[in-house]
Amino acid sequence: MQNLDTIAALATPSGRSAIAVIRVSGVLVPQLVENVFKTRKLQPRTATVANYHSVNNLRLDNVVYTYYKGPASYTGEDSLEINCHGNPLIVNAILLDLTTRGCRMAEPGEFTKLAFINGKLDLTQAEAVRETIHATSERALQVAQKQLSGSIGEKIHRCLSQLISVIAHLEAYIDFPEEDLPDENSDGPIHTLSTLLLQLDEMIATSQYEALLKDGIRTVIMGEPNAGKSSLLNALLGKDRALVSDEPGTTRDYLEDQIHIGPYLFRIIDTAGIRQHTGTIERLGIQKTIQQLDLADLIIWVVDTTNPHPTLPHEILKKLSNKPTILVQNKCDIQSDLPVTPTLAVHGQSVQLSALTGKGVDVLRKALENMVKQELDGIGPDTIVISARHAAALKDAQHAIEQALFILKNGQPTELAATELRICMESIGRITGKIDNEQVLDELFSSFCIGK
Ligand SMILES: Nc1nc2c(ncn2[C@@H]2O[C@H](COP(=O)(O)OP(=O)(O)OP(=O)(O)O)[C@@H](O)[C@H]2O)c(=O)[nH]1
Ligand SMILES: [Mg+2]
Repeated sequence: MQNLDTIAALATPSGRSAIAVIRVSGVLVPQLVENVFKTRKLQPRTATVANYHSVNNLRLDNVVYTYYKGPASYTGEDSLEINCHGNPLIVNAILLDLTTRGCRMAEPGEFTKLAFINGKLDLTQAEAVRETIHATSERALQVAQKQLSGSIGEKIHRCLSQLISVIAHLEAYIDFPEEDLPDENSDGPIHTLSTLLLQLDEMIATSQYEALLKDGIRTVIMGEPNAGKSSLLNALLGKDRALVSDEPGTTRDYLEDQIHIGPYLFRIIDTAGIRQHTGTIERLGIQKTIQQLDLADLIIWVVDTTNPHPTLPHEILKKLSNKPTILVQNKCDIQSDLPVTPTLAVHGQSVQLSALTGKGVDVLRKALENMVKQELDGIGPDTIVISARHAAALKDAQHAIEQALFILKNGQPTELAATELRICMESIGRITGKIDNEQVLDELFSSFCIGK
């Protein structure tokens, strides 16, 4: 059914800028071009300088416009992009004029939703458009752009075609039992389905990287009071974010900030120092530190080299041994004869530095980047990272395959296995876009920017 709406929106951030881009898509576009720019020539994909005339024949601005004839456009419909001067007064006047001429203001993500509905993008690519805009680190951007190129869709199609071949095989025996087919043998389908299960497993496993890419790597700075944790946070950030003092127990609550190191986004969290005997408020702070430890992707354990033997509660030592940890031997600017042999179950590396003078902080930055590469980032240039939504659909698909395998292995009726595999196809199809539920689609596109 043809969409009779014509939508318009500002595609660039609101506010003052050199240029602002207004997008329009829908059936009114050809008429708009003729009336607004007073031309009879509709030349697609050609940037043209012209005056924008309002309905009242006022000249609103001198602009550059490009007309796209559908389906060769982003949305698949006739579309128009107007580059005007980036003054909100001009932008508002043009948008108001467009609504007077019959356009409607677009909802967030509506242009991309149209692109999806009109078959220009599959749903994973539409999601990748959002991720490409919102990516907060180079790594997240690389992954989003890979997805935008259609990599998940291709992988999904390969899985679907394996599934279809198994269903076709099974249905041949269901539909033509009397025909001259070789004796029914489930070994082939069982083998294909088992391989498929492993492929889905591999894809589901990549969803663990989604949060790391989107939210950043939760890096918790921990250690004894006065070890120099807050000083280290400040040194890493290059600004005085946390309060520093020579009084042990200065940091009571945790605090957080973000930095980019290499292609990654790190969320660095400074915590209250851990020690055995303390007052009530400090104990509450320590409990919060322990909670942060549970949530951490990576730990920086800070030790004061002039006092290198912290005694740690067993509970913490146990947790530490499960997480990638970097040991920081701080205050290396002070001469210390004490051997640095902290009794920590650190399975990462150790870095000597001075948070006070900044010496060695670059080495720590490099060590953090390397540790993420080695321990957290299982993403190679060809790895496809799927989202929680994709993983949920694949888990449903796996469940159906397991049911089908059980049926085939136990010699139960083939029809039942075929039914399970059709359910499996539906689950996998949800990933690239066979979503019946309009509400789910609306929810998905509502997290986009307006004008995208
Ligand atoms: N000489 C020297 N002093 C340092 C260094 N790093 C921190 N300090 C000092 O050590 C004291 C404690 O530093 P903080 O950064 O507040 O230590 P903290 O680990 O956050 O302490 P709490 O919040 O109490 O747990 C301050 O007096 C700092 O100036 C360093 O590299 N060298
Ligand atoms: Mg502190």
